[in-house]
Amino acid sequence: KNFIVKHVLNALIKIMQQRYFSIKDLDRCNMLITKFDPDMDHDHPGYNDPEYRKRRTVISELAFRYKQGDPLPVVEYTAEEISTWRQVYQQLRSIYPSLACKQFLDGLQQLEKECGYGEDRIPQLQEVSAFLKERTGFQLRPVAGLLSARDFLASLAFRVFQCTQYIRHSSAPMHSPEPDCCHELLGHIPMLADKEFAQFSQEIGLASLGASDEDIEKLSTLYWFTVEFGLCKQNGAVKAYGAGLLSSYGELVYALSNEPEYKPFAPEETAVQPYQDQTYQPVYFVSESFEDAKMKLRKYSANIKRPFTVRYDPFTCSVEVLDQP
Ligand code: TIH
Ligand code: FE2
Repeated sequence: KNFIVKHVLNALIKIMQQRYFSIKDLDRCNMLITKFDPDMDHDHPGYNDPEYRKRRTVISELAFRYKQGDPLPVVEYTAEEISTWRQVYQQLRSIYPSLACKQFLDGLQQLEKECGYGEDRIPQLQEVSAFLKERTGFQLRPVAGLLSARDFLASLAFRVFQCTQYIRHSSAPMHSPEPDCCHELLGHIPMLADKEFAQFSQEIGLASLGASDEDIEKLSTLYWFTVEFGLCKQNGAVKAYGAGLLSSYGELVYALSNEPEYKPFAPEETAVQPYQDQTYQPVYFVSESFEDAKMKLRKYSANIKRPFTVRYDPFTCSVEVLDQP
């Protein structure tokens, strides 16, 4: 009897181990969280706007139908959507030079020069994905909304970044509690064009594969306080590199004022810090440099207990499972 139990368990472990074996498996990473959905959340700025909700449904459909390898869907944005983008772009662009980190400014400058970034049009995922692929090997995939942490992190392991394509409601351009195309295109993309940052992002993803629910929660908190809301030191000043800051005029100004608390980035502590997903963070973590953050993350990840280790094979875009028990 014990023998059978052991066999069944081993078979289960094997299936789990192979859950995110190749990039194609990301087609199954589609567990959405409906917390900020404009159809469900009464506080959403689009809740009382049936036009907005209809538009969101149409754009979500594109993501639901997407399969790995398909061309990325093109969205024809309306004049109202472009006007929201323009406001967001203009406001943020004016404060980036003093508040954003160097890697971000370099990336954004390249995107403006080579990828049609500017206030007059919303860039398409297709062209942005091709741009990133050349720089750091990252590629984009459309997603209908907020993904579960496990599915979102898994995609990073394959250098795939899941991007929403709808835009925030026109009544709240300066902060959104959920991701939207302003957040992806302005917050994340310029950073993902940096080699070192891309490596850091993928390593969080690799650390998540096969981890327990408890460890996933910690890794997603680490992700939150670095990739989304991280600050770093540069030439003696504190600058922003987190995408949630770089896409929200309101929070970017707040984070670099003297109101919030700063703590040094230290994975063990950062991973258990309670976070705020409705409004601004009360505390931010400051990294010494990306190199330092990466080394600390590596040390942290090495201590996560998993029944195996993983290695990314860039030739086949797949994850090899090593040391099977
Ligand atoms: N708060 C960000 C913005 O206004 O652009 C969006 C998000 C960041 C992290 C989660 S949602
Ligand atoms: Fe994000």
